[in-house]
Amino acid sequence: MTGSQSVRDGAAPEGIWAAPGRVNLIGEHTDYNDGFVLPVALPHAARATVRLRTDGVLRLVSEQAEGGAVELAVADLAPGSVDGWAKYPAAVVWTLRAAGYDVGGADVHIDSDVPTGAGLSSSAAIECVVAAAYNDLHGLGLDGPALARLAQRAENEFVGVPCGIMDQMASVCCAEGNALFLDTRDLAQRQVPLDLAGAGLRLLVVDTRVKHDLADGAYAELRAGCERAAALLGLAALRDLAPAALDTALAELPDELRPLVRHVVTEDARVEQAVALLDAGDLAGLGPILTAGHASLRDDYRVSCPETDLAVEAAVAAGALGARMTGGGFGGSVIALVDAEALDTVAEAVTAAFTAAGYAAPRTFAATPAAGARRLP
Ligand code: GAF
Repeated sequence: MTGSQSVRDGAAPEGIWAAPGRVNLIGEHTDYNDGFVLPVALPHAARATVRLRTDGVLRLVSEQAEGGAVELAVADLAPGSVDGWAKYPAAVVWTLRAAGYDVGGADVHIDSDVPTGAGLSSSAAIECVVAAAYNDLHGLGLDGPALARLAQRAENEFVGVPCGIMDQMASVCCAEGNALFLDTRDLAQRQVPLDLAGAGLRLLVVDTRVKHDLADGAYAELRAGCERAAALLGLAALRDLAPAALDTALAELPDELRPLVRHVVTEDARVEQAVALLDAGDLAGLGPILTAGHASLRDDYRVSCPETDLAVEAAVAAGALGARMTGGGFGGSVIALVDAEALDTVAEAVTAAFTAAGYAAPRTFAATPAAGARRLP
């Protein structure tokens, strides 16, 4: 009996895995500077039904994509060889093999409700769900951080986006009811309870529907600017610049790098402040930190856009305790921390502001902190 026959006969093991998208509470563009982040997994997830094959074929189907199945020869996978949504699962299989794991093809059926192009990590969710499935089906024994590193390498080397590790760590390691306080230098992590309902709060997500795409070069330029600044300052990474030394360091840098450095250093400090507030049970105290983080991304890092700025302004004007863009920027989503009873009012105010400005209506929903990647029963 050939491998493909055994697959058709249903002899190969099969299972279903899920890996979520995320919002980041605070700590934006800090992960590739070895800094801190505080993401929360969304209830929205990529689900993958996976069955291994022994004929070297990776057969990919997405419920969300038109055009039917994509069939790839695993041995021929190479960076740049796959386009569209299929590059994310293919990237993981290529990376596993590049890392020396003896893995082959599979039937992979993906069904995801993570909004795409919304800065909510829909691609990391697909990468992580496939990595989790291969890890289990092949008995690779990779732990959460190792899986996240693998998925990040897939994104960096196969997809070609020089992202940090936040999205993959969030998708793999977040725990229900918690935010993930992560030190991206050594991947030290701590679950920080985020009982929004207990505090009478909600986390409103506003997807501006302005397409967010990190592959267009702007993200890579920002990352390169940070690395150049760290090198000029003689630091391994900007994370090593203490807030007390910021002004002196800025004076040593060329004008164009100063705002980048100011954002990264103040943003790391905001993550630490946010975690201290959550530890003290002061969830509402997070509000002003979110809004300050947005101002820094808008004015210093310059990754905001008119739609995300308007969503933040409208949310705060309508009574949100604080709001900010979340994720890489250049469009995407905004989060707003709101009193539970103000959720609808704030969402409606943002939608009305978009209508008045002539923008397409945003998609809004309340996020509850969900679990990371897992095999479903
Ligand atoms: C994107 C990247 F993928 C992350 O690694 C991170 O840098 C983020 O932008 C900005 O904080 O989501």
